[in-house]
Amino acid sequence: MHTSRTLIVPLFAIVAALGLGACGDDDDVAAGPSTDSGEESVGADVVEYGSECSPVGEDLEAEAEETVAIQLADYAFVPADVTVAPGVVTFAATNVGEEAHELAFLPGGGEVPLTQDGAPDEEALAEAGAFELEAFPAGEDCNATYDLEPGEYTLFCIVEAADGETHYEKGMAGTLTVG
Ligand SMILES: [Cu+2]
Repeated sequence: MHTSRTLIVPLFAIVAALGLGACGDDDDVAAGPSTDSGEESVGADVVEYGSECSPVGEDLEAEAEETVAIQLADYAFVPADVTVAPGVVTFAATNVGEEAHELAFLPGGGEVPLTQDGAPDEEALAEAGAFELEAFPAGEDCNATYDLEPGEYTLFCIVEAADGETHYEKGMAGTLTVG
């Protein structure tokens, strides 16, 4: 299959590779996943997280059998519950809120895994095969096209609000049923 999976999976692959490659004398230093996503760097060449649309699966879009219009609001998906047939689906997302939002997918459904301190558990998300349309600004449109396997998926946005809570904690979650 040709499912497009973005940042989370490559990051996990890198972490896994580092883990496997670190079988030397001092591998106890390399505990835990890297938190360096690159997106929060302050370098001049780095695009600020959430500052622009990064479409997903544009090469697949012509093959889409279905297009789902979904609004990303503060703090909800509209509609929150989506059902599609398996195959190539385009999500035409519109950010109707005042904050940047993302559209992330957790295969298998259920709650988004959190770490002990309540932050999203990026490693567990990667292991679950989570994928996402990265956060993009208020007022913009952004498309993501995936070749979806049957099953349940949780839709979520874990952008952090000004008060430190994630949008997910504020209720920005939904379900996708592919079947
Ligand atoms: Cu959000």
